[in-house]
Amino acid sequence: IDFSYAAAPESAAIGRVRDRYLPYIDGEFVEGKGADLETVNPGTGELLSVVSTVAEEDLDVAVRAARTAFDGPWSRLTGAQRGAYLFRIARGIAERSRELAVVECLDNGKPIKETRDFDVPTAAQHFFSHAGWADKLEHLGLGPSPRPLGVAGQVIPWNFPLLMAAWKIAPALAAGNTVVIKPAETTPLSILVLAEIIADADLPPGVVNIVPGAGDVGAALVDHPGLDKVAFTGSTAVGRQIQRRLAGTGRKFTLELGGKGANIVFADAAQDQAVEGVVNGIFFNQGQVCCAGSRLLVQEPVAEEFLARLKSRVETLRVGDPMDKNTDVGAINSAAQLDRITALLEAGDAEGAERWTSSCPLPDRGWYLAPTIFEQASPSMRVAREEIFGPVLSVMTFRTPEEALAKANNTPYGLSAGVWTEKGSRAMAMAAGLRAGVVWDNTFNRFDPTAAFGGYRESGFGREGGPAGMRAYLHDDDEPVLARPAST
Ligand code: TXE
Repeated sequence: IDFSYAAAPESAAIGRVRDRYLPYIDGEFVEGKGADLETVNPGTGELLSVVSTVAEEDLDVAVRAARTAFDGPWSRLTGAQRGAYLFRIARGIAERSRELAVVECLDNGKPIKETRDFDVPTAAQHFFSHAGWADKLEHLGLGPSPRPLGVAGQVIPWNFPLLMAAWKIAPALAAGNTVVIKPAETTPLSILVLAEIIADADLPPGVVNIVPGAGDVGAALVDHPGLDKVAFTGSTAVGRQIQRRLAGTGRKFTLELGGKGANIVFADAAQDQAVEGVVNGIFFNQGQVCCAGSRLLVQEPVAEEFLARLKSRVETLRVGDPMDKNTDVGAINSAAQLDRITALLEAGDAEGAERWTSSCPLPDRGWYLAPTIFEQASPSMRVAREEIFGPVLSVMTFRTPEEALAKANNTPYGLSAGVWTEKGSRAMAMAAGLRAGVVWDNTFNRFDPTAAFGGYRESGFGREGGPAGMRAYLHDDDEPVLARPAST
């Protein structure tokens, strides 16, 4: 099946953002009892739409609906029947991919090129791939018929709104769970279009409930006693709070938090290819990527030449209107995020890092930042240690593979890393020594629904994608043992 944008029907509704969006609870679009939320187009700073949000009483209704669906119709289906629903959702995303690409671009600020060629088709592929798991759970090594956990409460961030929804919803449903999911407050629209696709796929009411709201709604959802599982993607600070709050509840949870990935370029690497990988690693999605390659470690003999090539490549990146098909770097998602990035840029200056900024012109409205490189970052600087979550690269050099490993691992995070070398044995040795959940070899930001994604240490725990991601939504014990009278 071709999920690419080019394959979407020409006649499909081209993104028209509606004036108002509603929560999706128990199979209906309903007014929430929370205050309305305004969502803004980061590309212009203008109001985009208004979303009705939920209050705690709506959460009760949503969790109850998810429980009723879990105990009732959803649990009576065979795996193959559940898989058929997921296939339908994948097809629905493909059919509405033009509309979704536009909505995501306007609500998030990422370039249309990316929503069109990455976010939307990858979300469809995720449902497609997980549809295939639904009738093959016995191959996960959890016993002959693994059991779903029940009702999953899921909280997602704003950097990949539709894709994070797919990462959370697809494995949960394939494993036989039902979900209540909260989008981020700045990017609720694409998941509410997904709600329409789910409704059109005729899923039984209550299997998927979408509850827009801010952090307080996320906290109330995570605390809800009706949940069997919590899955969170977001900041390390909130992840820590959630971990504390769930301690002792006996509830399963997975956390996918921040990162400070190292992109390690050896002297023997194909230099032009490595430049492209480093650019993709930090400027894709304006660097608002948990697994971004935000630290460049380059081997000393080639460092000067590599940096020169890198800078001239970065000069060619077009920053601007996310809806322009030629835009490479779009808008930062919110004013608050731009402020956080700017504060860290100032910290870099204060600590004596040498700041280089691309000379591209920026639009005079909306939230933009020119691609930035800190050329002489030392490992103790905040720009080398903290997640900036913006188009900002910190550069360090190394002499030996051992030094590269020590510098790359010198972080409390452990989500991603990239290794650029023509020598296979060196790539394997580095992968073994890097304390990161994902290591890319001569590539970066490659995502596949069949591969596990997740972190070590302060990047969280648990995996999403592939068999490991499926196991996170199933009981990990074997079948219950039936007590029988001993045979005589
Ligand atoms: O994250 P939050 P923010 C990092 C990145 C960024 C920083 C702050 O460094 O600069 O975090 O971003 C919901 N209980 N990442 O403030 O607050 C919130 O409504 C339950 C990395 O936007 O963690 C949203 O839906 N939920 C990250 C989601 O959590 C709560 C992606 C994420 O928001 C909550 C995002 C609470 N107490 C930010 N408070 C990644 N790993 O990719 C907020 N939320």
